[in-house]
Amino acid sequence: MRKAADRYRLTPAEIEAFHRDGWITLPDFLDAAELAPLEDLYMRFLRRELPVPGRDYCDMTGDYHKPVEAYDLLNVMLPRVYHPALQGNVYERRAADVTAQLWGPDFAIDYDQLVAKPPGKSGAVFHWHQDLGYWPITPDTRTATFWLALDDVADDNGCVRFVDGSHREPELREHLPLHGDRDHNHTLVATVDPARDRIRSAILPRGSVSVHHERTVHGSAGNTSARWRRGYVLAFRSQTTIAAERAMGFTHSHNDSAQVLTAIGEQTRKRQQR
Ligand SMILES: O=C(O)CCC(=O)C(=O)O
Repeated sequence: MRKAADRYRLTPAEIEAFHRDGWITLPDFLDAAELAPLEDLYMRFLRRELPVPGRDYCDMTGDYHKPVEAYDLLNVMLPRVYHPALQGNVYERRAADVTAQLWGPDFAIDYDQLVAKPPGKSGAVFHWHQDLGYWPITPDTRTATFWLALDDVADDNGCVRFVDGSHREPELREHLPLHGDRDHNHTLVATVDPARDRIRSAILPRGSVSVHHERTVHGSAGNTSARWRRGYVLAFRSQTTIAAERAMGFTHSHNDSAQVLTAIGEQTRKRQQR
């Protein structure tokens, strides 16, 4: 059986595609009954009924000082930390099973995140990046990042797009801060060349997921449609890597100290100069 309470069996072709392309899509990951309670909590976060401190509720496109009503790309970091009742939900359990098939045992959830584009937000662009460009250097970088679609997602509402095989490039691409100053905005931007890069869209029906590698270049365009584009992200890393990140003071919170974020920025620059 493909799917059970805590299981989602991958085919050998899916495992091969993850390692070859740097990402895959998995259909029917959650059914309607499983999605409903998660969607309810999701919307309570977006409406700010579930409190999220500081910059962990922010607009990923713009400026930290913009009023909430003007946000284009609503971003909630670490919802399972701020609302622990989310921990152990069926999405987390099934994604853990898939991670074990992709990478092996001893992985855990490093962070979760909600990324939502309201209807008609053409400015809700998630700039091209490699996740590893945002993270500190650790000996083991392996990651499986899940993106669960709470809406049908396609190009018109700003689905995620991936650059096939970019995770196999020997070096990370250059990442520049969107606003020159990460205190003004957290966002980094990597270079993508549509003439050279093979870009594919992760078109997903509600309840399906994409899973990507930490070095796969990805991003998304704005939402020009009349419907929402809501994603629920879960990232799994090895327990050793998570411990190493925490020892550096890095938690994936946008409230992590400016010193820690600056040190990571320096590491990224040095890594790119090598
Ligand atoms: O939601 C998006 O458009 C991008 C999400 C993302 O960058 C990620 O899941 O790593």
